[in-house]
Amino acid sequence: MLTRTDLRSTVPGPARLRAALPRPELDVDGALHRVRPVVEAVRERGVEAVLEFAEQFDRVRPDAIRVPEAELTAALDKLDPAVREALEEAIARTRMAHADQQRTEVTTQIAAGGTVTQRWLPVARVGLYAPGGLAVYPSTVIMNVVPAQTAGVGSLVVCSPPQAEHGGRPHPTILAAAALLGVTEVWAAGGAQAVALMTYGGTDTDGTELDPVDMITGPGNIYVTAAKRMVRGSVGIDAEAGPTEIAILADHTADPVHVAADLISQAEHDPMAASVLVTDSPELADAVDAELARQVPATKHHERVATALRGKQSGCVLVSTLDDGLSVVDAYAAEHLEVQTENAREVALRVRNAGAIFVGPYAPVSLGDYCAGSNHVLPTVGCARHSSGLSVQTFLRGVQVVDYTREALQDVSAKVVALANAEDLPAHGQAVLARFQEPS
Ligand code: HSO
Ligand code: ZN
Repeated sequence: MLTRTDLRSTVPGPARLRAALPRPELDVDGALHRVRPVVEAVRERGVEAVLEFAEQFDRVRPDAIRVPEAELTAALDKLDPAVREALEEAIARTRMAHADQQRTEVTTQIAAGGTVTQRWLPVARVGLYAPGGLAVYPSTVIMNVVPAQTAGVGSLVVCSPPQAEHGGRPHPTILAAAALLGVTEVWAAGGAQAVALMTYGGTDTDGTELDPVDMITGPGNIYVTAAKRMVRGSVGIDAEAGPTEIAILADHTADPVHVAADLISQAEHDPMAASVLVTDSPELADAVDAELARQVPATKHHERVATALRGKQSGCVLVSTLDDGLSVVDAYAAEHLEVQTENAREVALRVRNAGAIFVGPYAPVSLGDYCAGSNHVLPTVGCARHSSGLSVQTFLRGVQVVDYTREALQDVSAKVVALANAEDLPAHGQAVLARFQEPS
């Protein structure tokens, strides 16, 4: 089922390797053409335009799009108790791991009388997008809200598409998750129109105001991604999310039943999802193929899964050594990387590029999707080479506070003047000297 790439004779350098590895083709620029009129309409006509797009894309036109708080608690009251308990566990574990990501203010004494203090200030208002297309993910509401709340973001709004079968409200599990997390502001808006609404603000049909946000986070389809690319600058964004991906670095000790199950688990998200096995064991590759042939037809979303596994974004890469395997996974820079090898902990320590690393036989990606404590909003399409997943840090801005006394400035003034003159910016030097010259 998985197309093989055989790198047993040579492993090319990182750039050529990246080109040789399976990856989805994402035409965000192409989507921008369709998204631009949507974003512009919402910017100009606000909620009225959002309602028109809801009718067009979500097949429902809600009377108003701000979800009353009472409906959030009502959704929670109606939630299956087992799901509620699981969400509570996921929230508690996610809060634990994120609490330890808090930044502390540090003051550095640069010279006598001169300090630089690094402060960390939360973004004031954040908009979180919770998709509602192929699947509805209350877990993603948790993964966005928890780091934002932990960072101290004071004002949070969640947008999620209106659902025709739920009277034009977002899916009830999204509302229930918001209620459990203490989020009170939820709007029924989806896609590019939601991104535009959060960026520019708007007034609901009953006069309720949505204040513009400072930052938008959360995954979405290619139109949401294109809209985020378009408004970036007016607001901050987290990352441009592509379809989910899993890479597994495995040797002969890995259990093919587990490897196949884990590859299928992420392929379940999307026909464009990527599942990649990297192994130095052709026997394991064969056994995983046999397992996929057995497990895929039995899984509920087998069509979607089979499309994803057969797609050119998925595959099996054969290498001759685990060291080569590490070069391959570093070049690939997966959103999720599982290490299922002998001495998995040591091997995992040698990985340089991955959104999150899952170590050994008992840390499947689906644990991380829900209940590991880690965040599941992670960099895709190779962005793990330069970016991190969502964390408390995402919602903090570092502000440096410079505090020098007269003497401390005077001590270093000649250096400032010399550098200013070297850059032909004498007024810079003069701004320092003016403080020490007698008025003439
Ligand atoms: N694996 C997805 C997150 C998710 N899985 C949500 C289940 N629900 C991207 O990390
Ligand atoms: Zn998942």
